[in-house]
Amino acid sequence: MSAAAPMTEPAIQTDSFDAIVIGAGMSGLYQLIKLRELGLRTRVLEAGTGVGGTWYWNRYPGCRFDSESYSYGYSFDQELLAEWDWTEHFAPQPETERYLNRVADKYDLRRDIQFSARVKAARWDEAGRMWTVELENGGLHRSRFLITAIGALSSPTMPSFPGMEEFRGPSFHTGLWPKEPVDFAGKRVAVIGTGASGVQTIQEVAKTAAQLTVFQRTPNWCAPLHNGTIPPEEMAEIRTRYDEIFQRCRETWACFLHTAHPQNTFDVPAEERRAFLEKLYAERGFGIWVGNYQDMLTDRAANEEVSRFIAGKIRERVKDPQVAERLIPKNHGFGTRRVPLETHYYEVYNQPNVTLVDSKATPIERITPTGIKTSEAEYEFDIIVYATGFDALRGAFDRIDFRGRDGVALKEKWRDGATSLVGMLVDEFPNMLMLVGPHNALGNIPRTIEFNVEWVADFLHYVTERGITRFEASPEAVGEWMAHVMEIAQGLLSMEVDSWMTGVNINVEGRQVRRVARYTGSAENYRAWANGIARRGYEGIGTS
Ligand code: NA7
Repeated sequence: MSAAAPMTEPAIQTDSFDAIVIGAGMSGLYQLIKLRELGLRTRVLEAGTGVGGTWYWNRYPGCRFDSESYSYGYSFDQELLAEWDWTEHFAPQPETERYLNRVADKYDLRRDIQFSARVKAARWDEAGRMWTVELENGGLHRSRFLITAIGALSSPTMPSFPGMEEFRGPSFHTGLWPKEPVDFAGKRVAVIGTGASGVQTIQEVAKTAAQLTVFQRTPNWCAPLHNGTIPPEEMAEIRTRYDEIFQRCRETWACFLHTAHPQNTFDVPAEERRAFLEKLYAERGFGIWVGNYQDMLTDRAANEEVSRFIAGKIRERVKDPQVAERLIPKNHGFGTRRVPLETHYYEVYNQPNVTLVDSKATPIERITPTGIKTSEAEYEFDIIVYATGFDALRGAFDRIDFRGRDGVALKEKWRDGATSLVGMLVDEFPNMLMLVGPHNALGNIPRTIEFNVEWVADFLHYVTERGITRFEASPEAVGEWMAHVMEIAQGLLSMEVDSWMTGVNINVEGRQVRRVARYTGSAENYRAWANGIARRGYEGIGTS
């Protein structure tokens, strides 16, 4: 394993702030801007050596947006919108990292960000009404308010195969990719995992590797991304439509440019349905997933029809019928897990240098000093890539020892599943706010980030204006929200499937049971609930 960011800060510091924000990704950066506007003395603590969060850590080859670039960037700054050119409809990671650095430069954010500062623990001090935040290097900070901006998919998980430490070549997790480029040319490469990260990695590595062996445990339903460059004239035209684009994102179910078709599948004649699916398959982005017939993710027969359509496309695109069958999911329907978007992914398996191993039928038994041993064969590799995913939503919280009122540990409190009020507050954790925490409306994430950040800023404005020094969500308000979160997930086919979206991760203890991990209602509903709390004078949040 190679870790991208060494802990370099040696000094022990104790300093007091109005607010501490953990994380300098998209949510942490915007939160810092908003807290400065409120005049709050803020410190951002960031584990990496640069800004960007997801777009700092995920440097693996081929990493890019699956949301249209112009729907993903910040919407709050007209000047930035006017200046920034996206070069591709789905920008690659280096461009997004540059973009977030531009934001940090423009607002001179780095002077309030402490880099190489991984938070180890955060403890609520009832007497002082302050949080004490401890860094892994021993540094201590105190603050009135604590805001977590630690990401939803930011805690990478590794499998626990015997022998992993013995492998003599380099090995990397996609979410902890080194800054130095990795050269695959002429190398024998293994990729373990075929989620969104694995698919993006595989289609890129296949271009140069001498041999690429993909270890796939569960195939995912993938669909074409249809990326393309954005010439300057097109960017100029897009720029004139920003108001319309962000308005559209406010109105759609999950803040994407795409949203469900307002008809049920079988209300439409078969020929028309086929033409509609063909159209979606030929279109850019997530349309085929989130812009399909409105019952596609709740009606089994409707879902089966789309699954059959996509299976047909896989069979058309992959020459070897046995390989094609291996790539077609059999245990879940289309869209019930996150749909990886791809560019010639299926065609990769027609290349003579690429092999697909079914690691469910022939499991990986161990990593050897020279490669991988499965129940069937032994393979030699120069490089192993672990595209094995993240401990979604809760993992980033578990890595920090959060202690709330009376020393209660968040990890314990959430042992049988996370609880929250609109994904932003937890009872027993006073003065703590979470950006994009559990039960948030994920979707096109920056849109939710902006909503969360502004909600938090408005709340802290309300709090500080009134001289309030302590707030805490009530268990009743949390209970009411959680009941709504559970209820709205009823009947979703995705709830019958293991994935990070249902909180299952085979590599993490205690993540074997399916749970509602995110808010599955519409973003509009989510915002209405959170705005309702605010409108009613922050009802359900006790203040003193
Ligand atoms: P995902 O979607 O969780 O995918 C992880 C992949 O790794 C998936 O194919 C797993 O197979 C596989 N995996 C994990 N552990 C193992 C072990 N022990 N053995 C074999 N295979 C394994 O993570 P991604 O990083 O691709 O994407 C996460 C999200 O980040 C993505 O949805 C985007 O929104 C951004 P499994 O399916 O569990 O059988």
